[in-house]
Amino acid sequence: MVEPVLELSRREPKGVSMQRTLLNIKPDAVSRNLVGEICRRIEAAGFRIVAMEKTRLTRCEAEFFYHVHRDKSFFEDLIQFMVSGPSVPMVVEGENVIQNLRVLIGSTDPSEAAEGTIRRDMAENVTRNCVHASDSEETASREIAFFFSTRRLLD
Ligand code: IDP
Ligand code: MG
Repeated sequence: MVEPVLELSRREPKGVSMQRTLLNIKPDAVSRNLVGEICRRIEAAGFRIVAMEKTRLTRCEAEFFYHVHRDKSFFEDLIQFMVSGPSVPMVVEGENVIQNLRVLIGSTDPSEAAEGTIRRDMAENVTRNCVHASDSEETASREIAFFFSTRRLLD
């Protein structure tokens, strides 16, 4: 029987809490050829990339993905930025990966992000900040399902 794909990986040792999260490399990082370096950092931190693609969001898709921010002053700028070129969304698996990837990417505003984080090292400003990562189990499930079908998640 196939396990539920959003549950635990087949490789999981007993007693280790594995999770999956959605990381999206945003158009600024894709256009600056930073996909390889961002993937390298994710793998060097011990996480596994389960599925990945390159895709350009439509306005409708971007508005849906970021609908929690629809009343914010930066919403229109965010949507225009997110549709300006292709993104590279991926599903990343690992121990406590939701919280740990948020640490690896750093604070939303790169000028406030810790040394050595992806946003601190690579991002231009608070909108063009290179990466998105889910912030909870609930958003991870929703955001993985937004980009990837069940059959893409069987690895
Ligand atoms: P997060 O990406 O660190 O989770 P959120 O608050 O969820 O940050 O905001 C989503 C995205 O909206 C950010 O990654 C950034 O691209 C953009 N954003 C957030 N806050 C601002 C802001 O104050 N000015 C401009 N853009 C912002
Ligand atoms: Mg967020």
